[in-house]
Amino acid sequence: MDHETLHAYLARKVSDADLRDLLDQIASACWSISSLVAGSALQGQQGDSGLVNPQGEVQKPLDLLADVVFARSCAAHPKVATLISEEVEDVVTLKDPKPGDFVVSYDPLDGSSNLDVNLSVGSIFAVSRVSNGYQLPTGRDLICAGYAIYGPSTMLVLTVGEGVNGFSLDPETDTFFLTHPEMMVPEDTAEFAINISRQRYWDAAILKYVTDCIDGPIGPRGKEFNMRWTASMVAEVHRILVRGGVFLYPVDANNRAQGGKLRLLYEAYPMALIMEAAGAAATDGRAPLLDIHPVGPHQRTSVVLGSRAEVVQVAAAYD
Ligand code: P6P
Repeated sequence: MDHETLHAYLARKVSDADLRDLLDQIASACWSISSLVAGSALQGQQGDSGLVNPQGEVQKPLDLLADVVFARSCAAHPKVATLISEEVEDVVTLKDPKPGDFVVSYDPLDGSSNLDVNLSVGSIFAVSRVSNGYQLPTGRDLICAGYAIYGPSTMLVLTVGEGVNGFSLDPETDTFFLTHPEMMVPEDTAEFAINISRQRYWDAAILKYVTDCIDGPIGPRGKEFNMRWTASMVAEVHRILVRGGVFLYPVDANNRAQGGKLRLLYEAYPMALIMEAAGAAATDGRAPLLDIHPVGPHQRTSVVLGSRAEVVQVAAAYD
């Protein structure tokens, strides 16, 4: 079956040559990271690095390697002015930012605690342009967002504003091919994803929403629900894009002081842009994530995203 290459897709859909080149750079970073992930056990790159990231989380060797690969690929583009990485405390300024230059926010290897147990991990990124007088990009500034998922197959899933398209990597040729055109999230679902071990910390609204799902046909929802939790946001979002579902990582009594678990600029924002472009929703439980104004590069937030009808149900539980 003939599939369009990512390069051909970008030539057809992205008129800005600088953005096309940047996305080609990001795609090559992702296939490099894909081979690093695949070879991690063989290369002795498992276990912990003994270092911690700005969030105080233990860094895996591949967190650091993936960050170098991603940063180098972006820095090779003459119009990338600023990098914001989960693995680096400070915002990295590569050049004097000029209006129109790019800002890339990224998590080079999300879900890396799954690496040593051979479960899917991924890279997440969002691209915006430097506006006058550089501040942090806001959700509505984003011009493109995407993720790579390193699973049974490596895929790059991308939105450049309208629609979401998935490209599968052919490892023989290191080429991404369009295999999942115009991905849309089903409006309804019967599958929720949350770390249920945190139940004792939840707000009443989250407890009500999840309890109602678990009560199934005899409860107020009147139907069976299934639960999934992979501890890898990229894998959860990809599953939701393919078959629907809702993902919740709310602020709770245990993480409220930090503002939650997931980071706004390079986890919540890119996934929210993808969800909205795929006809789904992404909120902090009540309001759209893309409308939140960032105050810091590593700011955290509640995240509720996926099938629109379920995101609305969660917001109703808060009311
Ligand atoms: P928990 C991975 O560390 C991550 O940032 C997301 O990819 C994932 O959804 C979440 O944290 C998993 O959190 O509490 O289950 O370890």
